[in-house]
Amino acid sequence: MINTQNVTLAISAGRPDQFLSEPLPQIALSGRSNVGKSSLVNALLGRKSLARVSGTPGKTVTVNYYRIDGKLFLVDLPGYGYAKRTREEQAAWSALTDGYLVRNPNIDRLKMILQLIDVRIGPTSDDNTMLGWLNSSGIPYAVVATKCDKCTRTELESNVGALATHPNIPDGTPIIPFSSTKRIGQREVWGLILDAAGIR
Ligand SMILES: Nc1nc2c(ncn2[C@@H]2O[C@H](COP(=O)(O)OP(=O)(O)OP(=O)(O)O)[C@@H](O)[C@H]2O)c(=O)[nH]1
Ligand SMILES: [Mg+2]
Repeated sequence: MINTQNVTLAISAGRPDQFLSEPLPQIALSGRSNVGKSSLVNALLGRKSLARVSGTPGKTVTVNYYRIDGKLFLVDLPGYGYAKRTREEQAAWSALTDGYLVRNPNIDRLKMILQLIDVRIGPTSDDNTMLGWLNSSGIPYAVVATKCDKCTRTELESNVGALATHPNIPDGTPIIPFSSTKRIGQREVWGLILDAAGIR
């Protein structure tokens, strides 16, 4: 059992040396800026504004660790694909992303990545780069198809079908239609998180 109401933003790390080393399983959220990562954190935890949601994407460049009931961390990674970053913001983004995914001494605590993809748009070229990296990393991952409230039922079926047969998404990869606003897919995403973290 896990009490999902017992949650704190443990750290908003702006530098890799601030990453947490507590021995808890971590589940990370990856996706382009504006895909709905922070909204998913809020929706999963039933909170309106624990994670900052923004209409203007890509401005905050931090790795946010949410500690849930002392049992696991949800880790919100900085979004990619935001063109209007300054050189400094871009450098901070690279240092953090590389620090978390590549040079992370605690990478064994990362149990799964939730790769968010906007279901209306499908994988962008940055998403395809990320999917390629995920496929070669050996880290278990699932695709969360976000903003599915913006599709008709027919569009949703066809777009989820396209994800399921996408050449960069291996057969058997879980694909979960999700909406933060309509609360669709929460139970399924929680199921994946708790299984990956070995909690139940
Ligand atoms: N209709 C709809 N809008 C959503 C949904 N999820 C997020 N949004 C909207 O999409 C925009 C971006 O959402 P965020 O959660 O801030 O996206 P993010 O991935 O955290 O973006 P960065 O922090 O820039 O990487 C906001 O205007 C949200 O209200 C959803 O499920 N449905
Ligand atoms: Mg965000």
